[in-house]
Amino acid sequence: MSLFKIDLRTAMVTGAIGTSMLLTGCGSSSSHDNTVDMRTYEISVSNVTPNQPFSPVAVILHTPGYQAWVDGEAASSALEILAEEGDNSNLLSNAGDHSAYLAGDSGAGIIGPGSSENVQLEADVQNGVNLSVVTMLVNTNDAYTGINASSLADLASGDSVSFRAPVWDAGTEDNTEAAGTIPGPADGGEGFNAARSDNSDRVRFHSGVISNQDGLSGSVLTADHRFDNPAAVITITRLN
Ligand SMILES: [Ca+2]
Ligand SMILES: [Ca+2]
Repeated sequence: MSLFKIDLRTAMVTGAIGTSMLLTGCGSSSSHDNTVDMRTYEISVSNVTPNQPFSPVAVILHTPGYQAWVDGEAASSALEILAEEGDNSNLLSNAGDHSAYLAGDSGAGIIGPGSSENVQLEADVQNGVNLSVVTMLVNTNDAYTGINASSLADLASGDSVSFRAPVWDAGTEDNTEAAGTIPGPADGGEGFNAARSDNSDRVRFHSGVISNQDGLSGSVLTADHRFDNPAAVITITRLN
């Protein structure tokens, strides 16, 4: 993905003068008039959990038509892999192949509790612009947080908007919290397993981890691995 990002930014530099001229003149035009409307967004992802490092974030700009997940429906295989072992490459690759895709990137690495990371993306938003962000809480079986197809179309240049992201259960692995099943530092166990051991097999809000201090025998987690919502605060600033 990094090579792709460099290519995009090179294109932006060469097109910068034309972009600002077009932006000046497009205030009353429709969003489907084939007028190039390049915008740059800075997406800041802050981890506000006590002890749940985030896997490298997947950050995707897209038009309406793509969703990283659907509440109550089965997770895609790409989301299953991200939610179970923190690998965002399949999700980003699949998004990149989608007709609604505008731009995307991976975060540089793990975002620890109390830390944040900024990712910048540039895209032509003439047909609309939504943002999806996905990252795993790595000391869980298959919990993730993020936002799903949130519209940025009305965000004015220089303005920011923040989302408080809850925790989702991918519904692809039982929340046993058992030794050998959690890939994060609390366990060092298995990441992705193609089996769907959660019989519901549907995405839903996460009911929380229990931990061995709250009575789940066999859990490798302790009370500090518990979380409240939100798990992440995601702030988007439109830079131009
Ligand atoms: Ca689960
Ligand atoms: Ca699985």
